[in-house]
Amino acid sequence: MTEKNLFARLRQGLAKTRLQMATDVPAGQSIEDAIENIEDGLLMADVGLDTTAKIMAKFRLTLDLVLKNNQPVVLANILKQTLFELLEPSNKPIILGRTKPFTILIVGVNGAGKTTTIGKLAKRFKANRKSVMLAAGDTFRAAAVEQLTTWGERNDIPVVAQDTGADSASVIYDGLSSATARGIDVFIADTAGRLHTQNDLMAELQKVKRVMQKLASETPHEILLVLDASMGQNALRQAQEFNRTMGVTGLCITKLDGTAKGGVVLAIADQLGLPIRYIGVGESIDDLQVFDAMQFASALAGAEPQ
Ligand SMILES: Nc1nc2c(ncn2[C@@H]2O[C@H](COP(=O)(O)OP(=O)(O)O)[C@@H](O)[C@H]2O)c(=O)[nH]1
Ligand SMILES: [Mg+2]
Repeated sequence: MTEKNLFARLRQGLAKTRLQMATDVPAGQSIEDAIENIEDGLLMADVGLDTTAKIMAKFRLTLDLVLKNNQPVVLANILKQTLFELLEPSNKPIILGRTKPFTILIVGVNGAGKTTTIGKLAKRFKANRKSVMLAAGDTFRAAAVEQLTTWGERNDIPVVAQDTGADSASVIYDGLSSATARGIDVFIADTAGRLHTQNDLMAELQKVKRVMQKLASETPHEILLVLDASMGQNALRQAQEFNRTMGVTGLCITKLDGTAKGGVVLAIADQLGLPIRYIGVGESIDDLQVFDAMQFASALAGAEPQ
């Protein structure tokens, strides 16, 4: 896909969240009214009070500058620039480097999109001529192991799995040993999103991390938290909780296409400062995009990326 097509998909995916009001001030509307519309739009898109206040303060500073310099007022461009500055620190894609295998532990609640994201990531790495191995670490749900193994068979990607109910940490340990022995480039481990209680889940995930570190102390190289954007502000709270217990190193924010709450990406960038690695804007493989702050800000503000 070309850069232009990817942006078109991103725009389409963010259509429900787009801050529609941020185009030129319609005839008869005052700038003050237009600004108020933008603020309402941010709040409705689940950006949250704190981050909205921050964005609006910056927005007004930039607007004042534009007015002082007698430049034409294009609110969409001012908004784009403001959002870009907020998102820019989170614009840090994964870099594999020379580590072999580069080890990614996927975490997140049930239904966030972990397993489908693993499939998309595996295909992406393979297309870049990397060898990939997966581990079916969600051993809690019967269908979960099968979902990943069937997918692996169909796509010719090896999957290490045991029966449902097996110890997640031991499946992932076996997988990592095997990936190391076979000189695999990228090893990705799936995990459960729900056990009997939230504490059980966090304890299990911490155990997985410890067990991996017994094999190779610097692993996992990436703890990638998958968040469902349609959870809005709840996604922010999940991220805080996972980060506290697991030490998250990167985020993948899915399902931006189905929701008007995509503004939570701004809240997450502002309040957590964690790298946003990928975003999901649809079901197809091309819809898992590497996060790009300028493209995202532009698509949200209804402006062209410069
Ligand atoms: N529309 C849309 N659906 C998604 C996206 N990512 C995942 N899904 C869907 O979300 C559902 C749950 O995904 P799954 O990977 O099984 O979640 P898991 O429980 O975290 O492993 C599936 O139906 C996926 O197709 C996305 O970016 N956009
Ligand atoms: Mg799953």
